[in-house]
Amino acid sequence: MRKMLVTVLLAALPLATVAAPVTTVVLDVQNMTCELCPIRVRKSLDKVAGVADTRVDFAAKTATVRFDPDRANVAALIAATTNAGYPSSPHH
Ligand SMILES: [Cu+2]
Repeated sequence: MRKMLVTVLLAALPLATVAAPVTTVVLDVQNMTCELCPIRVRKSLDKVAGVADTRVDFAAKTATVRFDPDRANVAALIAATTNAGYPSSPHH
């Protein structure tokens, strides 16, 4: 009985590590007019708790954000860029 429990725990442990939840969203970002704008957008997103990484494409006017859905959400990401002067919306 005890041996079985240990086996189950050991089997579950690596899974829990791998399954750290990450969601990716692409936002259309307005008002990016020069090369400094993407940097400001990225900084505003990186400040949001739960954001793992942000990639801003100046040419495409998009921001691709990977975040932990338990700690952040799309509305918080949009609020962050909007407060920095760059309103955004989910890319379709
Ligand atoms: Cu600019």
